[in-house]
Amino acid sequence: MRYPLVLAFVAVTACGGSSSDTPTTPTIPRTPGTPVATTSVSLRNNLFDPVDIVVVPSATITFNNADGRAHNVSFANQTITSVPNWSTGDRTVAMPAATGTYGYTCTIHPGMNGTVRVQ
Ligand SMILES: [Cu+2]
Repeated sequence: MRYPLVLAFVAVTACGGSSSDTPTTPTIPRTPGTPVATTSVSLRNNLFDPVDIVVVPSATITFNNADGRAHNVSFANQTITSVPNWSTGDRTVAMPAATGTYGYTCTIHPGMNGTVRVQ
């Protein structure tokens, strides 16, 4: 059964800090190289895919929950409207005009997090 292995894998990475975007010793394979230029993020297998994206200022990002179980998208930056729990389909998030790297997480699943770089 694959699920417990994934949970253990995610738990190991949950202690790496929250806001830094400069991982020192990555313990989970992340999207290689630079963030992916896209406004679409899938939620599957308790992960955001791609995990790191880059968008233009004020972009609208679409999060597609393909897992059929509840997730949320909770940004640390309170100026961004987070998405409460939902179980299937799309939700959108408007990014700020200010450039920067904005981290977010699913508060249900430790280690399920990602970043949006606005530039
Ligand atoms: Cu989740």
